[in-house]
Amino acid sequence: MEFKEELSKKISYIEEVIICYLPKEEGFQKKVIEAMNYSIMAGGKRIRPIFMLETYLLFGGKEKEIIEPFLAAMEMIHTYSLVHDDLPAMDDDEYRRGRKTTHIVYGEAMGILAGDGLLNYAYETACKSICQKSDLKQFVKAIQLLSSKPGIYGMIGGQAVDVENCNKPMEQEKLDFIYKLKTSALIEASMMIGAVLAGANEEQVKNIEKIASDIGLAFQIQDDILDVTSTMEKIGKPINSDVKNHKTTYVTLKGIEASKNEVKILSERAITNLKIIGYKIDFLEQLIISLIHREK
Ligand code: GRG
Repeated sequence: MEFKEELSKKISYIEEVIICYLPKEEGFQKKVIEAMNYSIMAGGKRIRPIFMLETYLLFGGKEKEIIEPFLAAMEMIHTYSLVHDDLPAMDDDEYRRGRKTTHIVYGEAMGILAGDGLLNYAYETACKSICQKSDLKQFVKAIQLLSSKPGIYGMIGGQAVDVENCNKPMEQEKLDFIYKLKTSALIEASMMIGAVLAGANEEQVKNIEKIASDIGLAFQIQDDILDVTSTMEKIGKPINSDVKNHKTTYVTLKGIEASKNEVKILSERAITNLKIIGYKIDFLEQLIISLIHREK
């Protein structure tokens, strides 16, 4: 099967899984649930659940009942971060994924609550993975990753340093720290959870963390590039937002060509290290390559 066809089949499968775990829009709190579902169903590349699923399969994972709740949970956490990132107190963005942002449609208070709702519902959802077939140790390790990587030593930590350094010149070391936490952490969690739930050993999980860290950093640098080279139609949100928010990025520090080269080097290193693990990595390899050339 062609890579693009295979990818679009996998995205459709992930979306079916997400829909199946969404909360029902009912009760007095219907409005916040609508706002949560509006945000998560606005589309998006779904790359975190895809990386999780592929790593699960890579290490021989077979049970849908075990991995599916975690696939949905990861996209809920990612979506919460975007909803909060778009709020007036953060990037103050009006468009995301080609649609009005959640706080624009539902108001700021509902935007905050929908983000909080998605974060909590992610853990409620992941807990549905406990079934007769699951291994308790693996489940607890996966939950630990799902709570720590988005937290203060992961995504929130990176975002906090990013916010604190807005309008200030920044050196590469700090920028790398921010990117590894803000963006790589969720990709690391995705791939590590896939590996853990499939029964990978500690050393294998450590290797996967390193590979995911490189993929995440490349992904964020490409995001910086697209912010200046793409169009609103392609990326579904306004371009030049980093300039608007006075942010130091790879592009402002190193220029576009050097940034593109960095994306290539990091992606190639991730592929080489995946090959060392020694399993069949065809789809993952093509996925990583496709992200080097992504336009949205
Ligand atoms: C807790 C108040 C509060 C805020 C949290 C942590 C955080 C705010 C925001 C996360 C920071 C962030 C947006 C990081 C950038 C990572 C990134 C490139 C996101 C876009 O991911 P894509 O391209 O998005 O996968 P789609 O729309 O395709 O899912």
